[in-house]
Amino acid sequence: MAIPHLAKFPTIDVDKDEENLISNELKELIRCCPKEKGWRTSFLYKFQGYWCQTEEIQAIISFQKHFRAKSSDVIIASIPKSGTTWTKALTFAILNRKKFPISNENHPLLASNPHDLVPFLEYKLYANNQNPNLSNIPEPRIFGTHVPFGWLQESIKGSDCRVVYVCRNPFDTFISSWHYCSKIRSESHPPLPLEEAFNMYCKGVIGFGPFWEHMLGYWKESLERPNNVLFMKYEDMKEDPISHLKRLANFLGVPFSTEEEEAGLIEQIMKLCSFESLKDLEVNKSGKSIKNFDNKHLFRKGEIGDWVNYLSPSMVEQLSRVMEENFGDSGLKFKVFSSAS
Ligand code: PAP
Repeated sequence: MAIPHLAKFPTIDVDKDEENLISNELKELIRCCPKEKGWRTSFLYKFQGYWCQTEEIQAIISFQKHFRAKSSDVIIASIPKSGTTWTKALTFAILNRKKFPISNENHPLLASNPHDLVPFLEYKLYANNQNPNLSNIPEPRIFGTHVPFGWLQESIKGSDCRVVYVCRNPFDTFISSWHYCSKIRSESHPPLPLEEAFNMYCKGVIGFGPFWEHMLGYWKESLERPNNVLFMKYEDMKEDPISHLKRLANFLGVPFSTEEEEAGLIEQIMKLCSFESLKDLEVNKSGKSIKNFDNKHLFRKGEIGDWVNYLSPSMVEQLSRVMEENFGDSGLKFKVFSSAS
């Protein structure tokens, strides 16, 4: 299904050589930033404390300058490969369930990838347009972002709008990121060996990393402003989807009614947005959404604990140590094995 108000926004094209694409102003800005080899592009730059690609920085600057939140806005935030696609689908389905009944065979989620229905601020809306006109997007507007909490524009942080952060255990997030980057890298970038990627990850060098800073930023805010920032964990959603769908709907201000619950609506939403259903849709087998990358790469295994198939005992020890040192007594803890495994 074409979503008219979003169709006009192009996405970033990352297949071109990023160094040649950027403006002189940005070149000057990143000149002094620490620089490391990227996972799927030539470089990552440490910009305002986080590792990013140049094209992202350009879009983020535009977003920070021009975006004006409405109090009804919903922002789905995450560090990449944490369950963003799934959370976007669930949020879209829950918020729009009156307009788009879940059982309808023309439901937008059956014809569009969740990233097309819930566009990324930095990869889509502000990607090639410094100040896009977002006024005709129907309310509540739902946007996605991978930027850290501190980078959210003041009009989001200081307003009543709601931020849903989805977080996944760093072991699985690492493996998912490594697979994804291996698949979407351009021909000119050789594959990054797992061990090398792992060492970069443990040093915090990954898009929008260090991962611990990203997670802790939203974690702390969710504790301070629970009505505005909801912290969801991928593992909890997998293991007890019904409770977490209810939690999400309550947070969004559209709780399920008794009639809806009795009619099995929560189960219907769960099914519509499940890994198995989304992965099998034609749009997700052959379409392209974010940055013109194949949608099929967004659906790999969708499991908890796949990392056990890749990480050696010493790697497990190393990452556990990084997590212990950085999460400390923040209260943020992760489940790293599926109860089924
Ligand atoms: P993004 O940051 O590029 O948007 P994101 O959706 O956050 O990616 O993460 C992709 C992961 O979520 C993949 O995990 P895996 O590599 O371990 O398999 C993907 O399979 C998983 N995923 C996608 N859709 C769903 C879903 N509906 N339910 C559960 N997991 C999902």
